[in-house]
Amino acid sequence: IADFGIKEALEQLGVSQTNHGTSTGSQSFGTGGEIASYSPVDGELIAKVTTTTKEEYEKVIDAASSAFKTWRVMPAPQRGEIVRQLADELRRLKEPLGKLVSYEMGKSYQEGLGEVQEMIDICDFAVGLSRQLHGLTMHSERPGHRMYEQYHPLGIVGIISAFNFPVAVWSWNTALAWVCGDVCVWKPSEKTPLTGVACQKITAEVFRKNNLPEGISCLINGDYKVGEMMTKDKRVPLVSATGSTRMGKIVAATVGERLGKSLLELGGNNAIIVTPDADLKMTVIGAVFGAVGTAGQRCTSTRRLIIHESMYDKVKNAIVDAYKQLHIGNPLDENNHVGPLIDKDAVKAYQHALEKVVEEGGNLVVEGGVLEGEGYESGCYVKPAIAEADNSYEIVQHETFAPVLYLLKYSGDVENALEIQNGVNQGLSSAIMTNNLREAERFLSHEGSDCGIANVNIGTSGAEIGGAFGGEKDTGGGRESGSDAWKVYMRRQTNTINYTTELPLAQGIKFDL
Ligand code: UN1
Repeated sequence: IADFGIKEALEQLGVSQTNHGTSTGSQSFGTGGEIASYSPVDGELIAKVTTTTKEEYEKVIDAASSAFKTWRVMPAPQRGEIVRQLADELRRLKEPLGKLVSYEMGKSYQEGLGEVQEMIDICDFAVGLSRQLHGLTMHSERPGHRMYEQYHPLGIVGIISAFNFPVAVWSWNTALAWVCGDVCVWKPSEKTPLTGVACQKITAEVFRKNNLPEGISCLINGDYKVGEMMTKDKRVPLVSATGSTRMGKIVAATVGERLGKSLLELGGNNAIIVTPDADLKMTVIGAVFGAVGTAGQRCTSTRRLIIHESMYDKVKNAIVDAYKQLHIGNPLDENNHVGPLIDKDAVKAYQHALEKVVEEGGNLVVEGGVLEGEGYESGCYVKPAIAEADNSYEIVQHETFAPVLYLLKYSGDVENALEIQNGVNQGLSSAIMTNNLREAERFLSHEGSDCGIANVNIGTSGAEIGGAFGGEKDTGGGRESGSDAWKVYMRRQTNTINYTTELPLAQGIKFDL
């Protein structure tokens, strides 16, 4: 691993073997038990990070609450200027941070760099947004009255993120929340705590240089119990959570209990519909990257291919052939396409899916299996697998966070494919491969895909930050990132001003005294 410059990357990022996992900016604390971060790349211990105690959490919330008072009155474009400086720092540190993401999470170095690029892009987006937090003006029904609406900062935004995009998802939330005038408390995944510490150090330095108070950017670490401190806490008006549907339901219920807001970004079960008019080459690239990229650990990963019967054998053979070209191994080595899964539990879930699909009657056309031997010592490397299956199988209905692709067949019209595509509980991403305008428009229409993301002649993964990101049904309904997703980070206020000397009532009500 030394050859891949990990040591230098950790040095450039200023993270060490043991790190305080609780921080309000430049102040950090570390009295809670430690989480050890092991790399799935080589099984080595990267570093330890302390977890957050209840007392430390209280200090964080105190710092965040008091920082909010300063931050919320700073003009939004000035907050945007701070986010611009953060983007500069991310540009400067793109390579070491991308490398740490790759080493701690296991995605390819190219994808690690891509993830940092998403952070830079959302910061740039947020800078422009800082001058565009627009409300509407309305015409009042009363003479001499004016009505308008404005958006005010909410307060403390709690962010619970997942291991698979350990840094980008945080930045989608935080860059927008900051220009909106909120302060953030982030709990990264326990599986990737070190990237969290690295980002906290980068942001703390930007805030310090600008003489801004402690508490605008805070970090906490630990398991679900630490997350629960936020979900139960009335002082945290919005909790943004990314992860499993199971976790999301608990977060929604806990935050809902106190009538807080939650923004949920949960599981997907994404499909590509391959029609008789599909371009075969584009289909193969889109499907293979979608299924094996990030070792199938994106919430947008392609899990199902719904192929028209007239194309079925052709598409199946082309994809099976493409799988033969895949190199599996150290993700820092740019010759490899597929890195490891995050840990051995993920390997077990992968093995379970393969057993289950066969048990239910499926047919493995690319067998899969766990890799052993030189270069695979961490025990987390698996071969991407493909199974012919039916949409009704329990395992096909379930999101397995691994490179397992199900081939499903449809006949007749695109409506039949849509029924299969929509016939799962999740509703994140979807795609159709077609050159037929009628099919494409049908797929995008109100009787088409029921997902938050619907693509034509593009795969299911790799969304750009400019659009709103999220999905329906068990995916949780939240929208992050571009478009008007910023509105969830603010509270809306309707204002009516009377500039006359009369007090006419709305709806023409007469009330004479
Ligand atoms: C996720 O997997 O949680 O669309 C986020 C994509 C990436 C983000 C995925 N831009 O695949």
